[in-house]
Amino acid sequence: ASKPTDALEARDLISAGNTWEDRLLSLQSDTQSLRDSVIRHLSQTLGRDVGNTSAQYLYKAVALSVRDRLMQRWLATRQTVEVDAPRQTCYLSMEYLMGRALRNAVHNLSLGEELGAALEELGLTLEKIEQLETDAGLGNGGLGRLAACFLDSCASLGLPVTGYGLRYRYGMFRQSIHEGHQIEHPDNWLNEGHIWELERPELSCSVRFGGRVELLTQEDGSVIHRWVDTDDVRAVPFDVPVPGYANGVVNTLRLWSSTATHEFNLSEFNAGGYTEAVSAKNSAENISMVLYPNDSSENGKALRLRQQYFLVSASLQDALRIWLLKNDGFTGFADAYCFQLNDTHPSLAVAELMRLLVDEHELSWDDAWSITTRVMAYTNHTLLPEALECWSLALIGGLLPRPTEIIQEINRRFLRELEEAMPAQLQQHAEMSIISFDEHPVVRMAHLAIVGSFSINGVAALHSRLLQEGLFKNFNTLWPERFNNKTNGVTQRRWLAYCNPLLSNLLDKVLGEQWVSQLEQLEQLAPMAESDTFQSHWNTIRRQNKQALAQLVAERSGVIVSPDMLFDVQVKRMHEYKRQLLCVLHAVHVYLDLLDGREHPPRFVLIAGKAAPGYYMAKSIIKLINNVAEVINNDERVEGKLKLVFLPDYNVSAMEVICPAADLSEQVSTAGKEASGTGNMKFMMNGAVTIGTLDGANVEIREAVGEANFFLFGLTVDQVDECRGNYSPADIIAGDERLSRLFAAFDDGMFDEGEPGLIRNVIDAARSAHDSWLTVADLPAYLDAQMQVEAVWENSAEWTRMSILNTAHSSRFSTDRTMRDYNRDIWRLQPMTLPE
Ligand code: B1N
Repeated sequence: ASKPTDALEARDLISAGNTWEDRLLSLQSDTQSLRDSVIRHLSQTLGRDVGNTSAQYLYKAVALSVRDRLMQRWLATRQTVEVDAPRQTCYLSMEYLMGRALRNAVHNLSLGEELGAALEELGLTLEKIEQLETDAGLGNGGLGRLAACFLDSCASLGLPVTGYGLRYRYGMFRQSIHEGHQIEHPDNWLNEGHIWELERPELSCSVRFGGRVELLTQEDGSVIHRWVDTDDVRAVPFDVPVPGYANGVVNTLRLWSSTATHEFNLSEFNAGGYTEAVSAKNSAENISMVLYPNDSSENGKALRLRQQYFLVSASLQDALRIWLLKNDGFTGFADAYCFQLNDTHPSLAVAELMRLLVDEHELSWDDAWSITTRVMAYTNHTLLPEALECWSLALIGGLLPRPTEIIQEINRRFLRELEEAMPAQLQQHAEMSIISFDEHPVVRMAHLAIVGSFSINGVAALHSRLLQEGLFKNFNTLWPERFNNKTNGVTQRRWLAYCNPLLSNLLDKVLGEQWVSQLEQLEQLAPMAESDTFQSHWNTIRRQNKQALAQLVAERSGVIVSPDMLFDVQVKRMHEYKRQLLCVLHAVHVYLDLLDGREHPPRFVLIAGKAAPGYYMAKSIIKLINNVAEVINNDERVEGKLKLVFLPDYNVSAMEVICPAADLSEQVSTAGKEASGTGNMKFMMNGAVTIGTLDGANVEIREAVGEANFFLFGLTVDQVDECRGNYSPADIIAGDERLSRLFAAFDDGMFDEGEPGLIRNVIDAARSAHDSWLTVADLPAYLDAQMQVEAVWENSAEWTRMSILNTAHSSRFSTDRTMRDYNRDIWRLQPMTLPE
């Protein structure tokens, strides 16, 4: 009997005895086949002709040729993960800041030389072609980029880890500057199509929203809860390959896109509700439409909650589907899976896994809870109160009635457990409850994540300690074994090998090529730090990198800077706690000094970063920086001595040019506010010296490089706490001539162009006794530290030594180390070995 066409499998069409497997040998990667492949894709896949097509098609033809060479390995890896791996991790994250993929794939496949030669024969260069790729900017900042670095390291270590996220139609907004103000533009990143994704409609699933819960009494008297009358949304996965470094592994990043479950709701259509039916489709498609551009601040919008549930439900359904391909029930599931929650954004996973197991797979509550609490692990990324997610119980209850019931049941049982474990400590019970005891209760997402997870970690040693001693103190008393630290890292593939090819070549020569996968080998640079010849190689490279950044700055801002200047860089999201203001105030201080006839070594201050569109103060700081830059850069009296630039549209690709060229890395947050920081690590790895506070991973960076090679200043966490209450910035300003002069310049209106009120507002906030970020408290020490910077800078050999030592001691900030730590303590996965 013949099958219906939609049930036909490929095998049904192939005559017996034909061995396709033999023909699926991996594609040749020599120069000639790569060249032929580019031409074939251009003419046959894309239907274009070299003589008459846009450059974008050339990029696509090259990218397709590289992608072809990933496909076999990708398939083999998926099979290993789904069928052979005894255990795997699903990384759940609302953000992945991947940047460009082409050169990353080329390097990880070791195709660089052959592809370079192939392109040369075609009169092209990889450098030019790769510029045509738009960044995949599906994240805000550090948290999203961390997820991307994790994926690279997991693939490179052969760990069976699948990333799950959302395929936002619009990623992080693009930023332009108009009259000093930030303007946001939609990031239409899929406009020209995305070569790297593969749509997998056959793996789609359905996610429910709304409706109500019906109670049904069974014959045996038990009651089951049925979630009915829901508005369902279809989740379609798009897979993106994540190539490991020279190891044959290609892991998967699976991004969900939302569409309507039915093209049209027919009953409405027949009743004449055509437009209503179509708009229902639109509201479903809205879910994955846009990335919320808030870094470290909550926003509480219902659509964001829908996004979170959509990610969590689709990803868990997918994991259960894969499990059930080779298993009958859920015995053993908890030994085979781990779900790592990237902050609380996916913490509904705790409730959703319970719902799927209890309601859909008919497990008992206790069995389901035992599984859930053995597979969930939660990473916290912030202590900022404004970033701790709390959803109103009313909102979540209306949107997700059944998961909300489950949260309430989890909390009821948790409070009962507390009565046993911490009797009569009612205050603590109220503080720890997942649902607050307020008139308008909220669901504390961090508490849901903690109660449901076997592991809870912070992202730097200091941050993890503060979590345990402060924010999560009660939980740490109850469950100390759950808490641990996992210091962040960055992948040295993108953040050294690819973004700094000149330095990378030097390292290949002096260390051999293995340093890329064994970063500890960088330590061998330490003894070379004193050598004149090595120093001179080092400086030649750094000068070229600075030249490249100078060119980017000239293109984007029109300001000309010399590579002989001290490149002083602060790039990161705009936020008051990160204190970009300190950096500008120092620039103004130097400017006033120069006008007063004092000497300073020539310095180029570069600041870049996006502000959340609704964050008024952060946007005002951008305007202030641009106003100050305008005055300094147009004053002939300081020509060649000082430049200040706000570089628009900071993103992953910009950082790839910036971090190899920085001399001084600004990491100046108020102590206790920056959970870790990861830009600090990229700069260090590329030989920048840090000026910073004892905050986040700075503490560990200073420990690694040695205190003599780090410019430390500012209050410690304890001093910050003490300082509040009797803080008098006015007295500090009055007692320091430098500060008095600085603020007087602002009061004189020196930088007021355009928006005097707005500039005054920023300055007044900084000198208010209520300034939470204690900018003025740290300013004198910061100016002192900058003087030390200048003193060392003027001794070039001394500076170069410090620079080399920073790279030499940066290996512990590799995400390879971070992933080994996660794997040892939390995931316990066996590395896969695949043919290279
Ligand atoms: O996560 C990074 C850390 O290195 C940074 O110090 C930390 O600030 C950053 C809500 C966040 N924490 N919280 C967020 C992002 C988006 C959002 O909607 C919060 N980002 C961080 C990596 O650990």
